[in-house]
Amino acid sequence: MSQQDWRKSVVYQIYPKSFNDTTGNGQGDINGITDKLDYLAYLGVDYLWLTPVYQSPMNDNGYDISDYYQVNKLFGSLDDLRTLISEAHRRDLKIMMDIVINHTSTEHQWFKDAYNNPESPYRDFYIFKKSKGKGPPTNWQSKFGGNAWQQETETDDYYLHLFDVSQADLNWDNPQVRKELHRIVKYWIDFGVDGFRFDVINLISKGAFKDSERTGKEFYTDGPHVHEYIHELNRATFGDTDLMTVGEMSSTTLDHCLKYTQPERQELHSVFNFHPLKVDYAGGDKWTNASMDFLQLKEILMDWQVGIYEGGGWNAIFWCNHDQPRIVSRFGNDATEALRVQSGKMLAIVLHMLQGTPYIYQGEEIGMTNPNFTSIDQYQDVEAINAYKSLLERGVSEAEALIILNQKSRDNSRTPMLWNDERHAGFTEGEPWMDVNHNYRHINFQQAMEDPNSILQTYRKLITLRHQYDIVTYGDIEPLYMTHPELFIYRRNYEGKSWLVIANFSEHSVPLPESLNIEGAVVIANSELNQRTIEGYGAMVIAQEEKWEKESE
Ligand code: TEU
Repeated sequence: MSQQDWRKSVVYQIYPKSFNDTTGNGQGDINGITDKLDYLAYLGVDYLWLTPVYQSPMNDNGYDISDYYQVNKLFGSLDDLRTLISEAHRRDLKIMMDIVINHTSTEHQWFKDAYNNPESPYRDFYIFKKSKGKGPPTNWQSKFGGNAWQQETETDDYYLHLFDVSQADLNWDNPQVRKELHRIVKYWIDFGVDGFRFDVINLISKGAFKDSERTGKEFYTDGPHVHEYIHELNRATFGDTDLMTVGEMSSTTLDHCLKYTQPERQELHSVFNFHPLKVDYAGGDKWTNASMDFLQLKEILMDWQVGIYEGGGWNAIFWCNHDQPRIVSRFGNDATEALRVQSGKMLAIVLHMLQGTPYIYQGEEIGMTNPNFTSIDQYQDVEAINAYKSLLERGVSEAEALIILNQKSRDNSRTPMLWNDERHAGFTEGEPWMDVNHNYRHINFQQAMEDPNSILQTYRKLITLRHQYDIVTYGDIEPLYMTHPELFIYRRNYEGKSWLVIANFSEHSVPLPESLNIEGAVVIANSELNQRTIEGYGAMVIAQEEKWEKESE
């Protein structure tokens, strides 16, 4: 893999706290990842992205960093991380670190020095502003609920926190801050990591501090100096190395994402955007219980696929991460075991045949489901707990609020990885920090490995196909039958050949459009075609020798 073009790689995301516990304290750790490297090599992925393992009070599970140069004791030590990296490299697996530099924890030494101390040399590392009359400087909303400004105890000033009150935004307009952040990135390059995922990196450049008619995000999303700062980061750190980078882009636009990823601009390699994962937000509000809008999903995915491809940028493609519910419960169907397996494979095929770098989030490859918690006490996430409170304040009943959390909460994906059918699914010998999914006896890695028809085997095959056939990486993308209400159909074309992808997002059999030419060899499928009908949640990829004329819709 070491010589391979980074564009051909597949990334596996690990949420260390929920991956594998070797100490019995109920939380996963770095040695737990090292212990499972053979499994990850068996799966066939190329990079492992670790969500933050730095020193942190863990108010936002590590996205609140108090020391960028230390490993959180809960996860182990710097030596454990060194061992993980060298053991990974022995298996041709690469390690990608999560860099959270839009904000630090308020426990970070810089912030502790700056807080309540207008004379501190670190005051200008953060965004402190005077109050406006009596209230906060602006009416911006924190992404975790409430106003985004917190008043100091000893002065009238407020500091900005776009996320939790314990996550203070850094002032990127201060060159000293940028220099310190470059130093951090360089430290980890020297440490031996192979890539970075930059957390909410498009929020670093704040524009005017004005009141907003919405949440305030128009003032800091893809802000005025964002491209300049990312280009500078690229030049000062990873730019001339072979590290792979991906930026997490919150509420971004296609135009900005082209700029972030066009190689000649020297910013980032690839970007995540979340627009396709908002198609089940009723009226744009995440905290609603709504079904997904399938036509909108196709439209958004394809706009980005075609737009990024034609503009010479690069997408990161994903259904799941540690902030998203489980995809098989979300866009698939977990009502029965057969439907779960069938829809899990279908979703895998649709995503992995798209253009861009695919990401697999731990447990997705075995079709883990949302846990369907029955009590608010089972929730751990600061965002979920705040949302629950505000739903009740709005007059929503406890039962309804729980249904909404069960559908939307980030905790859906943070339950412990299911390894086997033993106690706590083999995740820990102790008491897990978060409840294990109730269905672990039949959904677990051991089962999936032994069953040749498991979702896991489909993921393995898809990864192999990507490594083997250039069309998956370099082919263009051609959306087809975009108005079909149940089928997702598209084609990849490369060097005169085509791969046709057909997927049925509904539970029942659907006839194929009459004009669709399906001649060719099946590359991968989870079902057979019967009389030109594709069964419920069926999916298939057909290799065609020549690019067929575009079908009429
Ligand atoms: O997430 C950024 C982000 O905006 C989200 O996906 C967020 O979880 C969502 O808006 C909440 O509804 C990143 C991390 O992935 C997330 O885990 C962190 O909490 C957040 O940044 C702050 O660092």
